Amino acid sequence: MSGVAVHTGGSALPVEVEAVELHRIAMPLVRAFETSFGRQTARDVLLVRVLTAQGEGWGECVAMADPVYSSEYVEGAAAVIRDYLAPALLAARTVRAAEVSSVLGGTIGHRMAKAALEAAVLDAQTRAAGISFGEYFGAVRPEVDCGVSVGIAPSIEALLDEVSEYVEAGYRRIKLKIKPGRDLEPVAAVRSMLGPDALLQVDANTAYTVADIDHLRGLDDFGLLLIEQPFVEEDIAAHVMLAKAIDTPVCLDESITGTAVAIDAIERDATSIVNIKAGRVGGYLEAIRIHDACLERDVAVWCGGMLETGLGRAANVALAALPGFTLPGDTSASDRYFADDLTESFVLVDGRLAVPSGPGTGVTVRTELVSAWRTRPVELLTRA
Ligand code: NPQ
Ligand code: MG
Repeated sequence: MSGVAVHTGGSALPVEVEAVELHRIAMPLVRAFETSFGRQTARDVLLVRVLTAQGEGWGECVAMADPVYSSEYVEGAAAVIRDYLAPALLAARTVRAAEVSSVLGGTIGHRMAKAALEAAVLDAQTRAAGISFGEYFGAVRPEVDCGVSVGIAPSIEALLDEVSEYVEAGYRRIKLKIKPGRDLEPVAAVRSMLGPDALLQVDANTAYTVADIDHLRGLDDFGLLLIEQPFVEEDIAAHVMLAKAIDTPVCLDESITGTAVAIDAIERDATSIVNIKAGRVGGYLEAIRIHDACLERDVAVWCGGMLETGLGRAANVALAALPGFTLPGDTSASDRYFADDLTESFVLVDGRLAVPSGPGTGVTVRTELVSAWRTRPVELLTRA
């Protein structure tokens, strides 16, 4: 099936990019977030602001402070934008969001950095045109079902307390971070607390190897929606082996770096559900292409999260409103991560977040907070 209108070409006029600004901020997390790759207590965020003749646009870079989720990291993203990406964008002068990936195509990789710039151009362009990200993307619903990602907890008791809080808040799906030694037991405890019908899934962030396949088969007892990314990013074959060996559906996150990889992984039966994160794949427009490819193949997708501020969250919620996003995403409310958000806060209502309807991302960056939380001087990049 296909025939779903995705308005990524659109009638939107291009913008004339005059300057690019890089803003670095730090936001404390309301609670430490532990995954198989480490424990985070704050979010170090790179924001990109483009100044155009038609108005400004903001984009959020999802790279983490350290290269532990993927090879990208905040300082590296700032450097590649400063030295390569912003100069290419400024040289192009007049650009539509749909052209940004080819304008930046002379640089290999660095997808999170590219995604941030594309998002900023998309924000400026759609604001100037008076349309929202949801309208531009082809959103088909006014609000999206939300899940929550739960870090590795210090004890089973602490884990059950935290999960209970989220159930109370109305989240429609729970995702538990797992790693070797912290898997079957916590998952069993949460499943027995939630009962058999609750939507529950796990994410290993590449912490296992094929030697663990027998052990991972133990997860089949818990009626999980899926297991996310057990093995390293490059090892599609290992995921094929696991998918053959267990009943729990395998879902790739880190491995899916673009549409071609997604189609290949689906055709090889390495993944039967796909986590889509715009930053990981180089932007929202590539994310939509993956969504379309999955929809055509009847592969369910869901929107991942990278502890975005309200800026990135707004765009994720618009993406998650596309028709193929049939599972709740890691599109949590602002207060899951932050005491105070960078934009209007996103509040869970009946387990859902509303898709912003105003022009562009539909949210406003609170520039007084950007100033208050700044950790580096602003960098202003202009045409050579
Ligand atoms: C995932 N996200 O799906 C990631 C990885 C992740 C919501 O589980 C700081 C910044 C800490 C980004 C921890 C969720 C992070 C981060 C985990 C991303 O694999
Ligand atoms: Mg993941």
